[in-house]
Amino acid sequence: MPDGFVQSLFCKGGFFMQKLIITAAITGAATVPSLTPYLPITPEEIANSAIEAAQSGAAIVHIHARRPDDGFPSSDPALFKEIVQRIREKSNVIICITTGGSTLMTIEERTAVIPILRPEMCSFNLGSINFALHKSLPAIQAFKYEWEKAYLEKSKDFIFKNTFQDFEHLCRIVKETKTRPELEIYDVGHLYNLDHLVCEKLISPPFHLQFVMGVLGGIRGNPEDLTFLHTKATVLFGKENFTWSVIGVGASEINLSTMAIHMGGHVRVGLEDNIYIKKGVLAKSNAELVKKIVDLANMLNRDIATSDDARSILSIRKEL
Ligand code: KMH
Ligand code: ZN
Repeated sequence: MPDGFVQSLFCKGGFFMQKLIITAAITGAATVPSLTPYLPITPEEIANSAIEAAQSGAAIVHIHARRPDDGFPSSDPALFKEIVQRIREKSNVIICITTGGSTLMTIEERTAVIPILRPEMCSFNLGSINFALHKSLPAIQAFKYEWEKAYLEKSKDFIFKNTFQDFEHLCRIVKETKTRPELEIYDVGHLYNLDHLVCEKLISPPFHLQFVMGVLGGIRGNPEDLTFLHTKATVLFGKENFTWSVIGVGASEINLSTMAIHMGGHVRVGLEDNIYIKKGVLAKSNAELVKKIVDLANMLNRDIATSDDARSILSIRKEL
């Protein structure tokens, strides 16, 4: 084998690669319970699934809450509190709480839990987009709960609202609570929104960007779209000023993850974003999806970050 080949395989062409941070998005709000029997619903199920994902290699768990009796997305801080307490009893994993909530919540409802629980991380959605879920409808033969059909149908006429006023609200919260924002970028304009917030001195680097690809209404999950977002972020902010991760919503999850592992980015997988472990086969758990990423990372010679590694890579403050 020629020397150069070994060099590029093991040294990644001579540049240093951070350990890979895997985030597991445990339940979300876009996946409805009828799509998969493996979706965690109650606080106990969500917490157990998060703990299992962490044991399998996830450094971060991204958390939404659902009404325990019918799985409807909830912003009730008491549910989040129970989930967080249950996770904390057994795991040191970084907890990233959603502020995206669900399509039907106001920004106040979506963010109420952050000053109460002061998590290490929270999501921060950087732009308004169409967020259509109706393409899931044909996959469902029988609905488990009454709300699900209308929830998916109505998303056709729904705008996921994240205005500049909302950004200011969230900037205040993350500043006050010192919560590390995970900046959700669904399209290229969202990078320019972030740039505007930097110019207004509302937020400052280093940033942790999450490229959310494959939502119907946002950028697609094509390889050139990922390299484009990454290049654009590098031009705008400078490569030393941000870390990044990718979410491939739906079928692109594993393919985009593989690209990110190779490119030096980080990865989010989980039943919030994708319910299949491979074509036509449902993932039985979040842990199963995380393990697939660990296997891929091993094949590509990328080490996996522990939660403490991730705390240091992402400059997360100590838990309060
Ligand atoms: N559901 C994902 C496509 C959030 O929770 O703030 C994006 C997300 C947003 O996870
Ligand atoms: Zn989410």
